[in-house]
Amino acid sequence: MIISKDKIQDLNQKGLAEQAESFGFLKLALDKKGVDAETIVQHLADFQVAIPSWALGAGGTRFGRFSAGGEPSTLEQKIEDIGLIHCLTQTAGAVSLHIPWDIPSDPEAIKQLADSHGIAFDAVNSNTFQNQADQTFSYKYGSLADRQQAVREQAIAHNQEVIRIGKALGSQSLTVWLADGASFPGQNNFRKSLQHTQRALQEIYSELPADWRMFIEYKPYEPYFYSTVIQDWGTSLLLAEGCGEKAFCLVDLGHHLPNTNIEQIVATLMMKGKLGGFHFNDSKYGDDDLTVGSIKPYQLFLIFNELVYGMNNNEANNPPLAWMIDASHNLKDPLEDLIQSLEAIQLAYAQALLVNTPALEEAQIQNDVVLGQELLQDAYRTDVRPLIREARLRRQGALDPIAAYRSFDVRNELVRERGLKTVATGL
Ligand code: PSV
Ligand code: MN
Ligand code: MN
Repeated sequence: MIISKDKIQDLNQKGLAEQAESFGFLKLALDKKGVDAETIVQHLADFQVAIPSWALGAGGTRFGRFSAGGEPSTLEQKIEDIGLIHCLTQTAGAVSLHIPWDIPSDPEAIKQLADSHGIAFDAVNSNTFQNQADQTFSYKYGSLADRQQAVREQAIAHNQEVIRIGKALGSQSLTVWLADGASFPGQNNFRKSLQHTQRALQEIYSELPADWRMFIEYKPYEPYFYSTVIQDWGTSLLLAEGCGEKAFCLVDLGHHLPNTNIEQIVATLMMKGKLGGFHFNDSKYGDDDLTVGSIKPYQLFLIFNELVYGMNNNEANNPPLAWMIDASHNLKDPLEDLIQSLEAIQLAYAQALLVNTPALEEAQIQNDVVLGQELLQDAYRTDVRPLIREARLRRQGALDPIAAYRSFDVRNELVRERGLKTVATGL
C-alpha cells in the first residue's frame, strides 16, 4: 500500500506542535469576533467533493497530450487513485462516473472496492457528445436536440441506461451535459432544438427513480461555436422546471462568458430551490479547466459566500448540493492538481463561513457600501489554513497533503506498478 493512515500519522508528527500553535492563535482571534472555530472545523471536515473519473489522467488539448505516467487504465485503478487523494485530504469521499468510459463489469465488486476506500458514488454522467463503437446513429449533428427522432431516441435510451448503471452502484443523480448546438447560422432551428431537448429530458426524467435527481448542465459554447441549445442558466432552469421537482440546474464555473457574475446566478437559483450541482474549476478565458482557485480565488470566495448563505437559510428547500471538481489539464501531475483544487475549495468555503452575515445585512440596510466590502474582505483575507489543517488532522488526513504525496513518492510508485506509457480513459 503506497499510503496508509499510519504512514500519514507518522509523517504528521513533526508538524503537530506548529499546527497546535497556529490553530490556537486563530481560534483566539476568531473567538474575539464571536466566531466558533470548532463549528467551522466540523463543517470543513464534513465537506466532501466528488472526483470525476476523467480527471485522473493528464488532460489533453487538440494539440497533444502528455501522459503523466502511471495513469489508471481501469475503473478499479481510478477508484484506487481517488482512494489515495481521499486518504491524504479526507475531502474526496466520492466519485462521479462517466458512462460509457467507466462501465463497471461487476458493480458489486466496484462498490465494495470504493467502500473500502470510503468513497461513495455521486452523480453519473451520460455522454451523447461522442459516438460509441456499437451505436446505430451518429451524434455529429445532435443528440437529444437532433432533428431525427431515431437519434433522439438513441440518446434517450443511453441516458436511461446510465440511470440503470448508477442504480446498481448506489448513485442517486444523473448529470446531463449536452454538446448539442450549431456552428453556423442557418444550421439549426432554435425553437425546434429546444423543444426536442425538453421532450427528451422529460422522457429521461420519467425513468428517474423516486429518490434520484437530474442535473441539467449549461455551457455557452464549445464544441459548437455559433449556438448551444442549453447555453445558460435560464435555459437550464426552463428545462428543469419543464421536467419537474426532481430536476435541477448545474453550475459549472467554466461554463460562463467572461465577467459573468456567477455568484449572482448561484443566489438566484438557490432562492428558487433549483440549484442541484456544482462543478469546480478555474479559467482565464473560457472552459479552461484550470486548477480551482488558481486564477480567480476572490470570485470563488464570493460564490461560496452565496452558497453558504443559501445553505444556512435553507432557501426554498434547495437540496444539499452535489459538489464535483471538473478540471483536468496537461501540465501537472493530475493527483497533485486535484489535491490543490480540493485545498482551494476548502479555503473558499472556510473564508465564506467567517463572513459576519448579520453585520453585512445591517451594512446593506444602512447603505454602508464601504463597510459591506470591509466585512467581506475581512473574511477573505483571513489566513484560514490552520482551520483546514485541523479538519484534516481530526479525520487522520495529512497536515500537508502535497508534501505527503511527494514524500511517499506516489507518482513513481504508480509508474512502477502501471508503467510509464499509460492513458487514462476519458477526456
Ligand atoms: C465539457 O465542457 C464538460 O467539461 C462538462 O463540463 C461536463 O460536465 C464534462 O465535460 C463531462 O461530461
Ligand atoms: Mn462540468
Ligand atoms: Mn466543461
